Amino acid sequence: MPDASQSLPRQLDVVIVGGGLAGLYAIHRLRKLGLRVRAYEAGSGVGGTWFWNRYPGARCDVESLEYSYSFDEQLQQDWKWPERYGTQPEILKYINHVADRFDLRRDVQLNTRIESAVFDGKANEWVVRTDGGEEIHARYCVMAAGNLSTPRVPDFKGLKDFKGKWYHSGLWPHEGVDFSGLRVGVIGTGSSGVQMIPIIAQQARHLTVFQRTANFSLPARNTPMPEEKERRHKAEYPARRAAAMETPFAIGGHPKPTSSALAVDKVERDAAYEAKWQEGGSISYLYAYTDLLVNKESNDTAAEFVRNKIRATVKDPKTAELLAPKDHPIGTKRLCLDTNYYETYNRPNVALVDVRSDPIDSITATGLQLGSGTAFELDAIVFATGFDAMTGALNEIDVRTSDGAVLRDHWMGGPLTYLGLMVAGFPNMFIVTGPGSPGVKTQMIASIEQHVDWIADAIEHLGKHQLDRIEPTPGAETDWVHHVNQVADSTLYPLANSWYMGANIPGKPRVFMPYVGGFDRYKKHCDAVAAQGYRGFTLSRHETVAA
Ligand code: N01
Repeated sequence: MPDASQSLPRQLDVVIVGGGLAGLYAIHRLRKLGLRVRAYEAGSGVGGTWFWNRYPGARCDVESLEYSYSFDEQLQQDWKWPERYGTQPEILKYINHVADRFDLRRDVQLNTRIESAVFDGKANEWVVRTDGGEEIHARYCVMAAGNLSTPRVPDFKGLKDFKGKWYHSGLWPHEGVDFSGLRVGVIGTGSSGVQMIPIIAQQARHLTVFQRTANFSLPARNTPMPEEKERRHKAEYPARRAAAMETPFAIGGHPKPTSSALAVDKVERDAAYEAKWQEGGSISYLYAYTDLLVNKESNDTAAEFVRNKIRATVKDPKTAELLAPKDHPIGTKRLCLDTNYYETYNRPNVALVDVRSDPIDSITATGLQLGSGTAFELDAIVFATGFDAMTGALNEIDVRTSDGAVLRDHWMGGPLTYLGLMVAGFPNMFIVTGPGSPGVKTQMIASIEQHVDWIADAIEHLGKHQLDRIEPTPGAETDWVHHVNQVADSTLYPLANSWYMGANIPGKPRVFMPYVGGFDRYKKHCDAVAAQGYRGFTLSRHETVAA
């Protein structure tokens, strides 16, 4: 790390917070405009999510031929994905390849956490400080700090007294963990828990899973990449990418549904669900009918089909019933994809404990204790308890302006953004896949590319017109937040206590954060806003204003 105390502030055009998929693409795209850019990354390597989440079984739930950058045709032709779904090591290898191939590393500073970002209205620039005391001045600031990048360990009393080792899925040791011969407890059954539980069960002497909310999970049906499938996909890559942009999830290859689940009889419906179940994948399943995410009665049919699969798979009826989700419509919490998740509960060394009826009271020196007093002896505890999603990373940074605006205060009642891209009162600060954007409900890399392209175009537009400041009007921000909520309220999403709602963090405002109107609609809307001279934004020339 440079000796910051000795050096002059670094002057940039754009400072980027984060060196994951978003930060790296931002470097590439903004450099093309001739701008001086630099990304600051807390990790000791690039990759963001895929750098940190190294837990056993970590794998993407979007197919690898879709979950990749589209900005360079030769890159997508050259890269060979070995499996239908990319593993964490494979995706991290890919990201490192991209960093080398496009010479991005020289503009990434690793092992550096951004502590504050202050907009100096007079100088019309962001002044950003690192944990090493370095100061960076830049006209624009791009927050590419991730949505699921602030790991959350619940405040159980007694954790510091635990004599065994404990881990969080999102902060996994790089050297890996050997659970052989150990009594392990996993807390949490979201996407991370569902992926790691089958693998840990194979290693551990005994595994106890502490479940608060049963989650729907579908078989991933991962396979080695079929050569013919890869060949066909690559032959049509640009057209396939373009088609994906026309879908709500920015994921291609799934024909649009045409009828309501209630328009057909049960026999036909179950046959359709069975075909999707056999095919594997979550989008495919939710795309069985037009109304699974908007009509509770339709959703019930898809949910009951999965509950029956769980009952048919798990031999102990009591365990099966506990695993069968009943408190939220299917798809309203992130639908998990698994390999042998439910089958794992048939192993003699695995037990499921319901911590909704009997919540965890404390961690003890030798394990864990429930409210009823029931105690479990454990050698290791794994927290698959999720993240302070969507707002956590930005709220960890002290973001403010010289006018006295403080982002944490502005967002006190829930995050406010215009298009998920900018915040009123915080000029020249862009967010990639932030709250109010569809990012987390899409193939994330598609959203990253769309956002960064939009940001780059906006910066280019300002330069061309001798302007140097952009910020949303408060009215545009209010209208967008209202629209995001209205769209969410027209779906079943708000019926679940999910991280989309901030429900997993005690005290966090309950506001539905992602835009669920679909990537296709969102992209068209962003394009129209730009084409109409950045409707809802105020563009200005600071020097003139100052004069
Ligand atoms: O986290 P989660 P995650 N006591 O928040 C439980 C992406 N992702 O890391 O539901 C007991 O989903 C909590 O219970 P409840 C994906 O977008 C993708 O698994 O709040 N339990 C829940 O079961 C995903 O949605 C991939 O009642 C407690 C679990 O911990 C997102 O990341 C893989 C508790 C947390 O689930 C987050 O997934 C992994 C407590 N005090 C992640 N506190 C793929 O692409 C929390 N829990 C495959």
